[in-house]
Amino acid sequence: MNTPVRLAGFGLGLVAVFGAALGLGRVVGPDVTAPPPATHDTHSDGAHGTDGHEAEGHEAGGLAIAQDGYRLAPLTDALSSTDTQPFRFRIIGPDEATVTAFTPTHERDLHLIVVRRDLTGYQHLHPERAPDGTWQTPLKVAAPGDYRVFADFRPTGRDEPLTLGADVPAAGDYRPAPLPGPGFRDEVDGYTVTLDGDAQTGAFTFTVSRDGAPVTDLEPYLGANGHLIALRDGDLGYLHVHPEDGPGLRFTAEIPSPGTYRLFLDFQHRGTVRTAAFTITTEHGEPGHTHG
Ligand SMILES: [Cu+2]
Repeated sequence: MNTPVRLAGFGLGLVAVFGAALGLGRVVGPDVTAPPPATHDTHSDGAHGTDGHEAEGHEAGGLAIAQDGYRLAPLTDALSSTDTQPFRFRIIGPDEATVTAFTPTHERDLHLIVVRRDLTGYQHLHPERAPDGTWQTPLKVAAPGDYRVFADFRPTGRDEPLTLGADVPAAGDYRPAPLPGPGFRDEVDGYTVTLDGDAQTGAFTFTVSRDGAPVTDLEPYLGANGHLIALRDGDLGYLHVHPEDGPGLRFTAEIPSPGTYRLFLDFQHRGTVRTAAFTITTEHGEPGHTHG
């Protein structure tokens, strides 16, 4: 269970297809040994992955305040790092009316993600909606800075969820923190969370342990064994992530481009939700290329 990363021998067929289509490198992190040469130049037909996700057309969400006629309208101009204050907003629809009908995704009508521009201070909130469609949640951020708020929701009648994003500042002395380097292990409140993944397929599996023993009684959270949010460093592009069926913390993220991403895993144990975070990097280049 302690193998930090399994990079080789995992769905090599898919790796070849996705690698050829996207030019992605592998997850780069500590303890990564050179994987065997891939055979991407043997890819010769139009085969797609067998999981129904096309390799092409993965677009990050959350980069715009308006999309497909829907608009995120913050009603709160600024956040506070000293007091808990209400953060309010509405979703405006194509008819210019406030949207009041939502179809739940992951058991909620709307997920609000708040993160500072340097990818610190992550919060995953579930605001409450008033009858007039105004959403509200108490919010206090950890430190001053420029924050991105993402509303992830599905208006009733729309086939797919939508993620809109807006910038909201928290006044004060902003000291951006460098992004932690790539890693496959995070510690939170005495829990150790390890990541086993392959950025070429976007398949990520997490393992939670405590005091050296695997935690086998994680509780369902948002209709799955956990919840994963992935954001792209540089523009905070918000990735589409699908939890996989079955036991364990398994997800597939639609990686839109080579780059650096921050993964935020929410998991619940004994009634408390905690978040582990990981940095991963994918790159252009020959599969098998090694990095120091
Ligand atoms: Cu949520």
